Amino acid sequence: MQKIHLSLAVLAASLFSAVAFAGDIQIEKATVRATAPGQETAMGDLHIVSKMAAKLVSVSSPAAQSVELHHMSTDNGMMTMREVKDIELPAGKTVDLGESGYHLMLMGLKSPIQAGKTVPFTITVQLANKKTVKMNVEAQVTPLIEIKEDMGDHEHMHMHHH
Ligand SMILES: [Cu+2]
Repeated sequence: MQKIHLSLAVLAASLFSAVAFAGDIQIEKATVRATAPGQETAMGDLHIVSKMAAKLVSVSSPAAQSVELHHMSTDNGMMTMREVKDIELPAGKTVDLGESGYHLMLMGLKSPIQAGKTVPFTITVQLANKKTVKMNVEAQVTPLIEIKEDMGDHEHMHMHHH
């Protein structure tokens, strides 16, 4: 059964690009922000829902050396971010990473992320019953121009926290 679910996830990803299903987990609205040449990190976002309580435990992409899970918060007007081990997925509740203060952080980009392209991700979720589910999703790249200022801040914050 597991194998069938995985190939369905790949098929769904290629047909609808930003939507993937694996059993009772659904991922949609996966996005990555475009980057400027020379930029080594990029931010990603997605919506994910699991029927069973679960945790998003890891993400990888051939576009980056690693993908970290980050949480951003504001302390006394200062934006800070830190890497988290996992992200809780309450049963049946759609978790919008961005809205919850999380994002995916692509580290060590192999080449710039270009608007209009897609970036493949492998998302690993651990269910409450300890079963692990891997899913593939194609994230849509959103243009750099809209978020240029944010990117600058983000880079700045990274310099602080590394
Ligand atoms: Cu980050």
